[in-house]
Amino acid sequence: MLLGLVGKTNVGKTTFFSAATLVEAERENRPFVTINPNEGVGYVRVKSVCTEFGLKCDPKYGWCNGRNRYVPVKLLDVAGLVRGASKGRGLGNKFLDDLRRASVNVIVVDASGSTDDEGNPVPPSSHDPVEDVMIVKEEFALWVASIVERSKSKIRGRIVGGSPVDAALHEVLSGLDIDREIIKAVLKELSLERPPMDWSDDDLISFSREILRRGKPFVVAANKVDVPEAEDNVKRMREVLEEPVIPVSAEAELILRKAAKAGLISYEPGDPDFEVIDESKLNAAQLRALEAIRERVLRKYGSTGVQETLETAVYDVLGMKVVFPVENETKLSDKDGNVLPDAILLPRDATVRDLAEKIHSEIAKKALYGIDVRERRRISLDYVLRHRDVVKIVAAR
Ligand SMILES: Nc1nc2c(ncn2[C@@H]2O[C@H](COP(=O)(O)OP(=O)(O)OP(=O)(O)O)[C@@H](O)[C@H]2O)c(=O)[nH]1
Ligand SMILES: [Mg+2]
Repeated sequence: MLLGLVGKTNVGKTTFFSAATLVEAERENRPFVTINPNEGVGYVRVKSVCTEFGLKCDPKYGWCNGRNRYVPVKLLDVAGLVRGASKGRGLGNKFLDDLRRASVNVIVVDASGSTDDEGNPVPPSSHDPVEDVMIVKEEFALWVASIVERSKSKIRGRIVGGSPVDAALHEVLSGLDIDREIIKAVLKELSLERPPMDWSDDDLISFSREILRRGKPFVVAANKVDVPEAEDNVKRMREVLEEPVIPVSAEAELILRKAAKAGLISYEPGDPDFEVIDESKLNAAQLRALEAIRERVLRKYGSTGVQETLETAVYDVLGMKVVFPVENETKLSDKDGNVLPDAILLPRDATVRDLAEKIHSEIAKKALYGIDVRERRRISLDYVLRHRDVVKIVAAR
């Protein structure tokens, strides 16, 4: 499960990444600071199951505060782009290659409009962030089109050898990890079932846009909402964009998480507010900065938006669910007594068998049935699991 962070240069991708992962990485107010990708672990929340059962869990990965369990997801922060990136402008398109592995990409934009087309700082509201979303989507599509273009002789070979058009395209685009069914449906809908060698440039770009729209969804993080000018832009982005738009202040989240780590405030990612632990440990400027975050971001938008962005991507857009496998259905533990040690992210339609497969292929081979621990009933291997199910898998010896 990998989430990519993509966007114009100098909009706050790395700040978002550091806020979500607490991995230190270079950030600065100028274009093209990030060159090599940063990889780290962020978390999505799921309402605590242990509290519901009157227990305290022992997560193997992530943590739990009794309200929420934080489940790990990988994040990838890449170099920024500018118009023409797919043709090599700016830092070019290598980063698009890096993002192929991501199941969903977060487009980070400067919603305050204080960076121009090339990522240079300008006064707030000078630039339209809607355009930046369009540029990212278009550069992605142009990049996919260029892969198809480059692979035409291979595609021709496959088709001559008897492969259907969708299979040949699926093969050359395999790195994108888009279902063949999606490619097939798009070809049909756009009446492009003839070989790509006979397509016009417009056909090629329409095809590329459409497979991305269906196979590589985006979520928009409207960053820098601590800047007042961002408010109107967020409203407008919500009106004109088809993607979910989440108001975000990555800088605020980073400050809050660092202050919490230093023991200065109590704050958990995604919380609607924080509490100062010991005022005497903070100077006047730090207190003012924290108060500004409270007023401009938390009170106005309900949170810094970083968690909400990750959760919208994982739960709403990808439709993932979290399932808790246990070995002991009375103690809700593994064989060593660790309570609810694992929290596993699974696709929407995943069954008990899929869960078994995810735990261990040996277990999957021997699995007989599952037990829904909450409802104390037997469930078949084909049972489609629900979000927050606690499951014991019973296997043959
Ligand atoms: N006001 C405000 N500034 C922010 C926020 N997030 C990031 N910034 C500022 O934006 C500038 C760029 O941040 P980076 O995180 O380096 O941006 P990037 O998109 O990774 O940039 P490149 O890697 O150079 O493409 C820095 O000066 C940050 O302090 C935010 O939420 N609010
Ligand atoms: Mg960066």
